[in-house]
Amino acid sequence: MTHNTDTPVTILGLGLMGQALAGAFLKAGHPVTVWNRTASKADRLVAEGAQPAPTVGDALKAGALTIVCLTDYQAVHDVLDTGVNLDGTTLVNLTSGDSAQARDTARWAWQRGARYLDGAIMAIPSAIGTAEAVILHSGPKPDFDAHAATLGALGTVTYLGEDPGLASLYDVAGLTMMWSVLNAWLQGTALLRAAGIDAATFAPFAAQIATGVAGWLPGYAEQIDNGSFPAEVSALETDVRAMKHMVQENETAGINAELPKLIKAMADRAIAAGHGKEQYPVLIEEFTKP
Ligand code: FVH
Repeated sequence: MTHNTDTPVTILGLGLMGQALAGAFLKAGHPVTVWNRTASKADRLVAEGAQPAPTVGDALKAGALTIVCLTDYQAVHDVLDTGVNLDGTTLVNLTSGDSAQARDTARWAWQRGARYLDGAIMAIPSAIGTAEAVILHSGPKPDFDAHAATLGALGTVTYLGEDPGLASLYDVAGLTMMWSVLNAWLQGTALLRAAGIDAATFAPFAAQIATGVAGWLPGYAEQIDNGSFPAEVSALETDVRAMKHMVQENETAGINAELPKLIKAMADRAIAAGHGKEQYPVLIEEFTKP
């Protein structure tokens, strides 16, 4: 795909992330127009070659592609639901939110004659403009295809599908993974610290465990998708015996044992439902219940 760096890009929102996005487009050679509620946040970018727009309406007129990156969807509506002309504009909304907000905002934009792609940034500002920055998009495929090369200046761009809610849905699933892994690591760290072992000593071992578990995911996903959980490695009733030690050890150390108890309680429920001889991913049933 050819990357036409003549394509003008407008950025609405110059918080930490918006500034990084504008900086990456400038670095890639695009003409960049910027607008922010607090105008002074544009100063550094203007010094680097960005064009400041006095109003949102002026910013939208600068080109056909507008990236929106604000605190939340309420801010998006505060900025765009102000009678500005959206006809013919392609909005790429990289503001974090949930999938319902993304779908509602897509409908709202379409009713006003705009094209709309939603997006989720799975990266920190300093990674923007590098391949490490994963950016998810969803919405009409022709609109994504029209701008994929330009959006590629921000990082590794992934298209998920036509439903504009998909990017937010994946974002939330990813955040669930991230915080769960971090919480598990913090629990292990607290346990070892209670025994005088510092966090840095545990970190490499913890990383090894996380990498090992990541390797199980394709096989476990296959079991979930087939709805069949033969205990090829270990049965849930075997796992739960180790979970008992996990709860006991944390309680004896006098530290918070809420997470170990939750882990065991979910496995106990699955066993009570008759799944003791099956493999761990059978717990998907517990996670699927309301
Ligand atoms: N920063 C990060 O690492 C994360 C990575 C993952 C995705 N997020 C999401 O990106 C959105 C913006 O985040 P941010 O880090 O840029 O946030 P702030 O630095 O706090 O900037 C917020 C901007 O939003 C403007 N704003 C807020 N409310 C309004 C409003 N009602 N009207 C107009 N503008 C508004 C704010 O303007 P100002 O305070 O400078 O005048 C900033 O431009 C976010 O969804 C993250 O979850 C970033």
